[in-house]
Amino acid sequence: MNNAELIVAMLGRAGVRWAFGVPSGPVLPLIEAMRGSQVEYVLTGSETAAGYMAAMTGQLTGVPGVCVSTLGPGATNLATGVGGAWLDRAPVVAITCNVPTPWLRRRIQMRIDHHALFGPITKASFPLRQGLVADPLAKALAIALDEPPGPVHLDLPEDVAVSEAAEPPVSFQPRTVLPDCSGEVAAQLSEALARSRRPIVITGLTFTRSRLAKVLLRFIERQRLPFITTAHAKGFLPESHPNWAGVIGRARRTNVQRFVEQADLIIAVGYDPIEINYEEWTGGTPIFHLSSEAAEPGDGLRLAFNTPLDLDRAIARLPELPAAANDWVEEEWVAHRLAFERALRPSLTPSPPLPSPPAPLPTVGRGGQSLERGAREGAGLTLHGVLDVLHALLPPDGILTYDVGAHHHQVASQWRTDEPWNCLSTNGWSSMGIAMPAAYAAKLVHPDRPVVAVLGDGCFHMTAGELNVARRLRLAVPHIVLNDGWLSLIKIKQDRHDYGYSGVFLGEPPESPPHYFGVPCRPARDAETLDAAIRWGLALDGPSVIEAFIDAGPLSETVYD
Ligand SMILES: Cc1ncc(C[n+]2csc(CCOP(=O)(O)OP(=O)(O)O)c2C)c(N)n1
Ligand SMILES: [Mg+2]
Repeated sequence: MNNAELIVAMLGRAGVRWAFGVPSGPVLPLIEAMRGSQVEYVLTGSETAAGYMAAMTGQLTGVPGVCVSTLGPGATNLATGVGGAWLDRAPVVAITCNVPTPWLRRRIQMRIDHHALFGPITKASFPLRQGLVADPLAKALAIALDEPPGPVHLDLPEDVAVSEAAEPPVSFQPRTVLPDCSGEVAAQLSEALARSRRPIVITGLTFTRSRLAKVLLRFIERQRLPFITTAHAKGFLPESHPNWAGVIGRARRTNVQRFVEQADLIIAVGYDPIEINYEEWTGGTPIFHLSSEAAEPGDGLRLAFNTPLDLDRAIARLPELPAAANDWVEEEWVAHRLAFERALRPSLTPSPPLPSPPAPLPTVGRGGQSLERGAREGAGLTLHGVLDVLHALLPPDGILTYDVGAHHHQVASQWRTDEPWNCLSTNGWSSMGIAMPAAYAAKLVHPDRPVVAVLGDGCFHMTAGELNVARRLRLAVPHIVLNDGWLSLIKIKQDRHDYGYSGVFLGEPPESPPHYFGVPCRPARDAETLDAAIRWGLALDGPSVIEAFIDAGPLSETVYD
């Protein structure tokens, strides 16, 4: 057994099923070791997507996801994906395959210092050396899963990969032991609840790793508390629940913010400020921060409780707390939810007549409205309309992945789910290009469930090459591309700053082609054709692209409102 085979054997034992990446010479020993093993090497379009797929398989399975790259440019591409695992808290082992050990310090083609590259975006970065392979790998698997989970980097020189293994495979032990502060929490929270007139619960990214969602819900119901979530925590408590009051900091943020401002106590359960800083929405309201990590103190923040702890042990005690009276009125929650739903769906006002001919230049000032012509030709479809049509067609066990842009804000606020892990995106790393690899990872993990990716046209332009992965693996994922012709989120930011439009126009959306790289494509310009196209995509046994030509106008009422 050589060291590459040792690594693959240990990954297989840990439950790893895929390693994602793009090969070159130094990667070949690992790929060879994976042939016929239980770890399948999956070729991706770019190493960045490999990192995202590793992160998503890691989150969905609880087993570290694995991605593998070559040196230099392979490693720098991979770093963007690994950054996602770092800030979205996904367990990942990222392996860079390097030149032979004697060349490691030389100035040669493609070589850079991988440890310097990955150091700031991983929990640890270990070199693998002859006789020092099994131990660092076992550590890497354990560290990746430690709370909070994240990526660990390993550098594998080619001579080490092909050398006879000097160690037997080593099992890794999960190591996280966090303080049990449940008694302290129970006592202090009871007091805080007794004093509070309008306490509210918020759940966030750390809560996605709790196993006690139902227990938390019992506490919420007993105390009669409204709850809100971040984008990552969507569905971990049911969004159809009468106490649900919205998603913080996304589309129609002002509706949710006004609701939160009535609260005099924020019980933050598994809130990770990586998603949205407390400063942005809590004002001076006291925060009872229950999480595995302490929140960083900030100007004006009132952290009433901020001791890192074992979250599930703390949650386990919450339903026993004596029910405290409060001033919330359920009818007001209903009114708030109705107003929120309505505000998320502004009506389409007819486009003003556009000057002709359209300005040919992509860089225009505020007067360059003519550039919106292409996007507006599809007037009739809006993003919120697309999401309503899709929501009606996707069964409750269906998985939605969505990308980064104005559409992220709208999806996070408008999509309703009662199930965990079926509304997937990034809200820590917030990188464009996540929806496609996330969808492919979800489909690999859950081949029997429908998976749909929703992404902006800018994100599609950035990641379109990954479609070939879906085609090759026959991953039945409909991709709904939102053709508005703009980087709308940034365009809206330019509006808010009163800047001119520059660097945000993608060009007039062209007619949809019959296929992209062999993946069939259909346009949709109204609700009926969209409905038919989604049904078509969901019935196929391979991937599809549905280009929804949307009018982005209403987004300026819902995003950064
Ligand atoms: C890798 C990366 N580059 C740039 C950004 C900044 N950014 C955030 S959203 C966005 C525009 C996305 O455009 P599109 O996919 O068309 O979505 P839309 O905003 O139109 O809904 C940009 C450039 C980012 N988040 N990630
Ligand atoms: Mg766009």
